[in-house]
Amino acid sequence: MDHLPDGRALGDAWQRLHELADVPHLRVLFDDDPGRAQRYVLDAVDLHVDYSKQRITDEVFDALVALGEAADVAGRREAMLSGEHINVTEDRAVLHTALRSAAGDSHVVDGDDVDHQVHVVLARMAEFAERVRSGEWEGGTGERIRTVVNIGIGGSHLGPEMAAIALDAYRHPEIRCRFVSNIDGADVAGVLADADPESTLFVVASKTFGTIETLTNATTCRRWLVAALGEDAVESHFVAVSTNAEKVSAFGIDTDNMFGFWDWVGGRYSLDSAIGLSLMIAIGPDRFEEMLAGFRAMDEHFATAPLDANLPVVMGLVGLWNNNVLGAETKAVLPYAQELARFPAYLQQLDMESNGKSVRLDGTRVTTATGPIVWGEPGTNGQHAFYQLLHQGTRLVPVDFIGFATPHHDLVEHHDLLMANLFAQAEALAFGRDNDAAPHRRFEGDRPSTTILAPQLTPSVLGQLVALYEHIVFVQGCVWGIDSFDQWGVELGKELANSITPELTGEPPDEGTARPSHDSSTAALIDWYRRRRRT
Ligand code: G6Q
Repeated sequence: MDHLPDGRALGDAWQRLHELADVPHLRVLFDDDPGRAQRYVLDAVDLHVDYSKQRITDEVFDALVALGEAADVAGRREAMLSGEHINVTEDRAVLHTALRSAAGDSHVVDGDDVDHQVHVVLARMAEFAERVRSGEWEGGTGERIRTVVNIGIGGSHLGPEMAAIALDAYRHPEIRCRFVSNIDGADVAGVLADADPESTLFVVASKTFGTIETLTNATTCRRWLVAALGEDAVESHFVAVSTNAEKVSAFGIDTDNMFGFWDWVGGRYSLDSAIGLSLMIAIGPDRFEEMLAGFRAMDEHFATAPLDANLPVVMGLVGLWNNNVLGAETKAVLPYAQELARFPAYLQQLDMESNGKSVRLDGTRVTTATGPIVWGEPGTNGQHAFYQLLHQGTRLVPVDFIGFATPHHDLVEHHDLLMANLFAQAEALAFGRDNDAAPHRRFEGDRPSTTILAPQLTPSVLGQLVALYEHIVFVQGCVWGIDSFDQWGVELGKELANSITPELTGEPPDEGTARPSHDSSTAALIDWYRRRRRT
């Protein structure tokens, strides 16, 4: 039995779905129903989505919508959009939708007009981005900025990096973005090796300004800059994006050069806040606004469309069917667009950090599986690597294919081949081929996929795609009754790493703190490293 936090049972809705689990093969579903490909399609804003190759029937669809109703998805959606503290474990509102509110909107939450705050920061970002783009903003020696290095990690990295790659076609021709995230020195060393201090701007992006990776990387970059240009150059080569002005100032960045955001924006939902500053510099404020408009249009669809014609709701419910009824443990997102190379990694954080939970809002343990393992690579590369398992392996792996009508290049023959491959893969997964005598040459088919198509990967379409997946994650979290907006699971590893570091370097423990005791395996590994580490 699955329960909502307030105790209302979802058991009947789940029960009904489990009774319907024995669905005929997709071949049969298509043969018996000539209207299927027209009926299981949704158009929302610029996205055309075909989910007819999912293993669902009309009865399953209705039962899924009933599950969404029983879980009060519409009520929870309203609670989120109106700024209720639905992130209960951190007692916070969840208002990433306010980041893309229309100019002039006003929305008071906890006493603050969040839309107004958002537009004040957006205007400051736009002014700064224009100065960098025009060359008016100069580095310490009077050079214009040609390289923008975003230093951040997790939610302060994956979004800007994914989007900068996705929208490279819209980039200022003289400005490139680089990204430093990993504590592994190879990351920052690689970026600095290729940068010219005189024309490099560092954007230190950290909501808390307390993240060890980001502060360590920022300190290394600062040292590199000061060695080349002197202390005075820091002012014109470092800006910050944070909610913590005190720590930004303590780091030595003038808070006039800081762009703020708020505790009601979760890190993995922050691409369209000031965390997107490096992206805005690359593509310009107008294109950035187009991206926000794309987010906004999908938000409006999500907020207003009835559940059974609401794209994030339908895709979320179909995902629950695959996960909780058909038993799929993973979900592959396969963009047929090289520019979306980092989209699966971005979604991995969005989905797995949000819904990788096993305790409900009321503190009880869930009784169903929650968030799937999300993974993927662009097509067609993946076809020559892991698709073997998708077609003939023993596991059920639902797929989201993503493709575009028009590419950003002129190589039309490449694009036709690319799209032919997308359509062929979805067809082969669903229908297979079983007329070969040799068993190893048979494809059983019946492997579900959804195909998402859009006219072109524009800033607006990227915004629509990201908002779509944000809301899918939300819908699924509602049904599971979990807090999709906290991330306590990343804390333990951080704490332990902090306590182990002095053991590696041999520093004496702080007064009054005992050395942590470890299990025998960890102790032996630490010892192995201590003896060999470079000092
Ligand atoms: C995202 C998470 C996490 C966070 C990073 C960076 O939802 O909270 O990935 O974004 O840990 O945190 P800071 O922005 O505070 O450096």
